[in-house]
Amino acid sequence: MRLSRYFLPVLKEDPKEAQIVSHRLMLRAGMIKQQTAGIYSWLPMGFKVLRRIEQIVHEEQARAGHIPMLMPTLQPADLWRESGRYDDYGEEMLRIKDRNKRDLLYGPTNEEMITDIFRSHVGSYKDLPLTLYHIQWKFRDEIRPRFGVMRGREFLMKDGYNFDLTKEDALHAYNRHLVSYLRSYERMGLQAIPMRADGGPIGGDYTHEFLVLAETGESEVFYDSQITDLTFGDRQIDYDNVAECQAVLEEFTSRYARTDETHDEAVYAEVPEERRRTARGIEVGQIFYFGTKYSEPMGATVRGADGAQVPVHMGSHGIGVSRLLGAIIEANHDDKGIIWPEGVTPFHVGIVNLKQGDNSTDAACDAIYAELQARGLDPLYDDRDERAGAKFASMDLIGLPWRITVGPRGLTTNKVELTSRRTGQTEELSPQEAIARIAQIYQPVLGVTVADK
Ligand code: P5A
Repeated sequence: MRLSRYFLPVLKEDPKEAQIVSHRLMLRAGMIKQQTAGIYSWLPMGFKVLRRIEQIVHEEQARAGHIPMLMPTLQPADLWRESGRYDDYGEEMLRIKDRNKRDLLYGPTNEEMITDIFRSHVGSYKDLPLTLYHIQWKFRDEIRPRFGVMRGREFLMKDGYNFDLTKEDALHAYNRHLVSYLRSYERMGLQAIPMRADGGPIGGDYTHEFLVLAETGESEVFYDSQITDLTFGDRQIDYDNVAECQAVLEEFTSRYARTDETHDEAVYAEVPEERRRTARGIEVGQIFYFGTKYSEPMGATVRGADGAQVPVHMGSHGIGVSRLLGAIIEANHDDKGIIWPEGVTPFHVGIVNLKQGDNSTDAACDAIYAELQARGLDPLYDDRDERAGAKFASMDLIGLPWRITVGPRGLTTNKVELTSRRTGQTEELSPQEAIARIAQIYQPVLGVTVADK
């Protein structure tokens, strides 16, 4: 993309309404625009990152064998009357009447709807296990929408639902989700720690939240510091292997890590004092096992091997896709702006032309831009007629991990500069070397291919 033709409405001043850094930087970098409290338009660069996050989620869900689909945002109230949640959900649920005076609601989550789909089409234990998911907008009329996309009213969630014959099978689905979530967050450049939590309005007493530690997080958390040493890395997991998934769950949940809702001082006191930590965290996902809470009242049963009808065991599993943008920025920024992890960056590399209009500099930039694109990379070329300082400030603000700076002086010896946004370190390289380096850096990011998307 050439910046002169893009739509990147960068703000010079800090917006007054933003209380936390991610909100401020998302507004300043022209990623979002608030339309009313907790409801945002996603401007092109914000939308691009949102898409990158969705892509990682889709790839990792496919890897775990989960099946994508799409349910609507508006739901009939009657489904929620069947589960009893129409009354329970309270004012957080946006209720709507259509022209025929039928009660609808803007879905805050989809347990009822997916259970309805299941009961309409699945009748035998032979069709299990089954895990369906979608990435769809949700609405929760939060009392205090704040911090930009962190606590929105309309927000994008990946929500998945497993259907299993037995509790054991459903717990394997739970573990499979835990593993796939660990992988997903790490690919986004985040450490998200699973912590024992509370079921809230979704239900069930077996649930973990995934928390990214950050001072601005809304949740208070208590944990054993050893847990922050754990990384999933690039280990290969067989998602059908019950013992393998169980071992990962045990590894990542055996140390003390709880949100304030489930915090237990007596158990916490058993952690050696020097390892006890209290901090704040951003909840970027949550997984639940709730058994037959929805399948029983809604009649979602299957015929078992002995011919008897049994309600299916279910769980649901959510990733806060739009909230993740805020969480990633909270964890990756400095005084100058955002520092995108390579896995989610809106553009892979920025090209800064120090002397726009100079024939040889323009030609060198054009050639680098074309070659990067030919290699499957997505560069942002700052071809505006601006001074170098302004171009650097914009690049630092929007936070692309790598920058290639091209000027007439360097070109006399066939050199450009390759700069890391994170370390600030600059290397002088030939254009070809710089391109090869960028291609090599992104190889693992671009190399992920999964057949079923
Ligand atoms: C699991 C999937 C559920 O709704 N039902 C379907 C279950 N879980 S949850 O924990 O309530 O939400 C899942 C994730 O969505 C994000 N989230 C939000 N993001 C932005 N603004 C909000 N108001 C908001 N509320 C929830 C969180 O990341 C949460 O973990």
